[in-house]
Order: sequence, then structure tokens, then C-alpha cells
Amino acid sequence: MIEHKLFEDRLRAEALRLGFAAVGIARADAAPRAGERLRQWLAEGRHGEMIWMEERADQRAAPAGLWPEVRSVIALGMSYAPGRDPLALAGEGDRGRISVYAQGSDYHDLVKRTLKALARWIVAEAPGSDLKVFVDTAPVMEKPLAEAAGLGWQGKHTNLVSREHGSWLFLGAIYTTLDLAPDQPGRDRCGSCDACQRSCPTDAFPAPYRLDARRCISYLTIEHKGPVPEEFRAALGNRIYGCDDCLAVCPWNKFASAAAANRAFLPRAELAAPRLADLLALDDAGFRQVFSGSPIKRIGRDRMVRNAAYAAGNSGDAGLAPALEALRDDPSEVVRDAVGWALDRLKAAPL
Ligand code: B12
Ligand code: SF4
Ligand code: SF4
Repeated sequence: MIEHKLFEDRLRAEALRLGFAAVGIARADAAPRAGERLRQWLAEGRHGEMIWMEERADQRAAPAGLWPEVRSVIALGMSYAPGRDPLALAGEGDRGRISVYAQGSDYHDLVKRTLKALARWIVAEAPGSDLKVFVDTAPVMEKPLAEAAGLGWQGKHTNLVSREHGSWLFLGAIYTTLDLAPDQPGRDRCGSCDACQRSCPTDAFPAPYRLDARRCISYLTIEHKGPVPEEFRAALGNRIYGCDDCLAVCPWNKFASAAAANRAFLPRAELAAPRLADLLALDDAGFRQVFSGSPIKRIGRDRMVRNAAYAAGNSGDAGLAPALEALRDDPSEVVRDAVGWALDRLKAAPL
């Protein structure tokens, strides 16, 4: 064992210096119920087409399933607290709404880079120790681990809520062979609040603390590849990438300061309020140009144009009909389907 308290304090200071807004430590076995709940969620089919959630479920269920040597987990959070109301564009029919997390630079790149910098510091300070760094895409349950490490608690909307940073933290984790002194776990402070449960446009919470991803607009606009089921298309409104509604209504956000947000996550001008007409006109090259360096690049041009077409259909703005008409013979079937639906909806909209 190394001189603990001192090491953990210096580790925390280094994490904050590098740009993380929150850091905590948990023992590797500190979230014992997470795995069983994951399995139940998968058995109920709540993950929809996200087959990658099933594929390495044993590794995801607990840190030791992925790496038997792990002794401690260092949980990290980077703030992306917005400087303005994330729901402000809700009534702007001719604009698409991109969720706050995706309006700036791709968090995967920045969080990974910063985790690696912290990892280098740890290895230099504790020679002989081994570690692995993760953000988002690895089979790791970041939220329950962050709760166990004291960063906050998993709220009824299922995301991690922090007393200091509200719902606006990106999470990352470092698994280490070091035996570190753990922090106190986060305590649930939702109380009788149910604002997030009431805010959901698609009724995606079968119960508090549980999400049916198949109904979630984030899943439908980002992960789901085919046509969005008809029952959800109107509820998408003008959301074209992700959804912030359940996060934005959380009362704990009032303590979150945009000053704590990493500047890389400030909205890029062209992503803050994109015009639907411009998005509908994108070809592959145009899509790559606009969304390079953004997490949105992963969904590709067809899914983005599909989402923009649903939003145009919901806009009630007949001025968007020519842009939709131009896509009637688009090579992508999913685009053609969305365009047909949108034109029918626009025709049916009151003048
Ligand atoms: C799959 C996934 C999704 C899916 C499913 C979301 C989900 N809630 O599972 C979809 C595509 C819908 C999604 C959407 C979003 N995501 Co996402 N996603 C993930 C991912 C890759 C895995 C999450 C996971 O393990 N899900 C499986 C379920 C079983 O886990 P769970 O939600 O923790 O389930 C818990 C509860 O259900 C609870 N529970 C179950 N039963 C019961 C019963 C009782 C009584 C109680 C008390 C609790 C309880 O216990 C379970 C285990 O802790 C993580 C990254 C990672 N590797 O962890 C990012 C992650 C969770 N996503 C993130 C973000 C930002 C989002 C969005 C906000 C993006 C957006 N703006 O559109 C939305 C939020 C939607 C929402 N309300 O959750 C962040 C969240 C950061 C934070 N502060 O929590 C993460 C951590 C990515 C990151 N590295 O920052 N996401
Ligand atoms: S992100 Fe939107 S659609 Fe998904 S659960 Fe939250 S409010 Fe509902
Ligand atoms: S909105 Fe209310 S219930 Fe939902 S996570 Fe925030 S405090 Fe908890």
C-alpha cells in the first residue's frame, strides 16, 4: 500500500487541474446491484437495437468482469453546463434542436485525452501499478460507479445528478490495480420530485429510475437506424439529435454554473440553432464538413436528413415543402420514408 490519504488528495488535485470538475474513488465491487439491474433491463428488451449492450454484458456488469485485477475505480466528471436554456428552441419550427452535449466538440476525444493525462500522472506517482481508462463506449457502467465514488446519485431520469453540476457532467472512469481509500457514495436527493418523469415527451420511463430506451428520443434520433416508429414521430418535435428535456427540468441544475463547463463544449455557431432547410440539403460531403469534430458525425448523413425531415413535418411551415420535395427520390429508403410522412403532415397542418 502506498501512503494513501496524501496520494488520493494529490490525485484529486491533479484531476481538477487537468480540467475535470468532479472526481471520486470507489472500490471495484462498490456497485453490487448494477449488474443484476443491467441484466433485467436487457432481459426486458429495453435496449432495443443496441446489441452491443448485450454482447459484453458480463464485462459490463462489474469491473472485475472486464478486468479481474482491478481494485479501485476512479470516477471522473467533466462539466458541460449550458449558458442558456436548453429548451429555448422548442417553438422554433424552422430550426432543428441538437442536444446540449453535442453542440460543441466531441466529448469522447477530450475526456479520453484528459483521462490519459491523469493516467500518466498516476503511473509516474505509483510505479508498478496498472490501469485502464474508459469513456462511454467500453463495457463499463459509468453511472453506478460514479454514484459509488460519491460524484452524485442516479436520479429518477437515470442519469447521474451532482449537487454542484446538476445533470450536466460527462463521465469517465479509470480502473486501477491500486488499493485506494474510497469516498462516501452519493446519496439519492430526488425526494418527492418527479419533474423529469413528467417532462418526457414519449413517456419513456416505465417507472422512476428506469428507462425504456426504445421510447427515448435520444435513442430514436441517434441509435435507431431504420424509420422511427410512427407513434413517436410527432413527439420528436424539432429534436434532430438527442434530447435534453428530462435533464433540463432537474431542479439541481440551478447550482450548475456554465463557468465550470469546459470551453471545448461551448456551442459551435452552426450547431446551436441549425436551419432545417440547410440540413435537408446536405449530401455526404456536406454532412462530413459540418459535423467533423462533433459526436454527431457518427450517425451519418442519411440519419441526420431523416431526423430533419421528421422535424420539418412537425414544423407546420409550408416553406419547407420544396426542400422536402427535392428529396422524394433520395437514394436512401429511410430518407424517402421520412420525407413522404413529413409532406403528408405538412399538407394536413392548418394554414
Ligand atoms: C446506453 C446508453 C444510453 C442509452 C440508454 C440510456 C440509459 N439510461 O441506460 C440512450 C441511447 C437512450 C442514452 C441516452 C442518453 N445518454 Co447515454 N449512455 C449509455 C451508456 C453507453 C450505457 C448506459 C447503461 O449502462 N445503461 C444500462 C442501464 C441498465 O443502466 P442504468 O441507466 O445505469 O440503469 C440503472 C437504473 O435503471 C437503476 N435501476 C434499475 N432498476 C431500478 C430499481 C430501483 C428501485 C432503483 C432505485 C434503481 C433501478 O439501476 C441501473 C444500474 O445502475 C452510457 C455510458 C456508459 N458506458 O456507462 C451513456 C451515458 C449514460 N449517456 C449519457 C448521456 C449524456 C445521455 C443523454 C443525456 C444524451 C442526450 N442528451 O440525448 C441521454 C439521456 C437519456 C436518459 N434519460 O437516460 C452520459 C450520462 C452522464 C451522466 N451525468 O449521467 C453517459 C454516462 C455517457 C458519458 N460517458 O458521459 N444513453
Ligand atoms: S432524453 Fe428525452 S425522450 Fe429520453 S427519457 Fe429524457 S425526456 Fe424522455
Ligand atoms: S428532476 Fe427531480 S426526480 Fe428527476 S433527477 Fe432531478 S431531482 Fe431527481
